[in-house]
Amino acid sequence: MMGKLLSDAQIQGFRDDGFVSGIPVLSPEEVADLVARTQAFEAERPQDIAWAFDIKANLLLDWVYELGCNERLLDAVEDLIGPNVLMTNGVYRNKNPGSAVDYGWHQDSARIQVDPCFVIAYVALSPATPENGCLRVIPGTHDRVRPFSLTEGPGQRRRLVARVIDVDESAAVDLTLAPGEAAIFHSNLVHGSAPNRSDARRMALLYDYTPAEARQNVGRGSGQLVRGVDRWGHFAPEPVPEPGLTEANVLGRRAILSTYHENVLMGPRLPGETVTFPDRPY
Ligand SMILES: O=C(O)CCC(=O)C(=O)O
Repeated sequence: MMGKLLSDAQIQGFRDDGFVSGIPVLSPEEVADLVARTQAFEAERPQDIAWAFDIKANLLLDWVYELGCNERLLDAVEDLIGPNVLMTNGVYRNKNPGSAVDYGWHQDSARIQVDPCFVIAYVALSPATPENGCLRVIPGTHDRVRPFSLTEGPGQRRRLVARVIDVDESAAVDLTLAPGEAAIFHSNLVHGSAPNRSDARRMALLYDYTPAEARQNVGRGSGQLVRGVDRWGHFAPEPVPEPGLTEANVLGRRAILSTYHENVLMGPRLPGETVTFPDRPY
């Protein structure tokens, strides 16, 4: 017995440990194409990188959306969360050589819980190694939400993020990946990553996939149906981006993030604070 893509052992590994790694998704040509598109955008629109590559970039950039619909990736996701799948986030997580950006130990569903769980797919566009700040996970910690503190995150200024208070780092596993491979992990799994101490860039796209039947315990989320059907309507439907960074895409993402701001990736607001998210500043 096998899933659509994953073996029984991989599916059981996900249940026991909270993650599955080394899943081949993209050919070398597909990786080269995505890297070239990314670099062309960065060269043409340097002022737009910070906000356009951040939260829900899959509503802004057609190639980010399309990679999130990759059939092999979705087959693996379906093996883990079932046939009705919403893409609830797609985001670049690049670290340039020497970048001090690190992600402290955390669980993505700490502040807002989603039941059944969602999963996060890390798709490597470059090698992911301990030297360049690959993803690190603590196996088996997906069983429950652990005590956390709120602190300022490495991305958007003043965005608060939840960091797990007590972590046994000796149990950490490095998710070393080759370009084109993916790792998929449970939304409760404690994970993080270190700064890039190498002289090469770490490039990756991360996606959240949520079962359409799931409910979140705070507010209402939103997502793009990428597989199966949504008979539940718990999450609001999101538009598919047009090719290019168009006005419609910018306004579409802005409307979604302002209306459905109780998103697992948006930090909590301080009392009286208005909703803020990375957006076009002009
Ligand atoms: O990209 C990474 O290394 C980790 C990113 C992460 O944990 C997050 O965005 O929540």
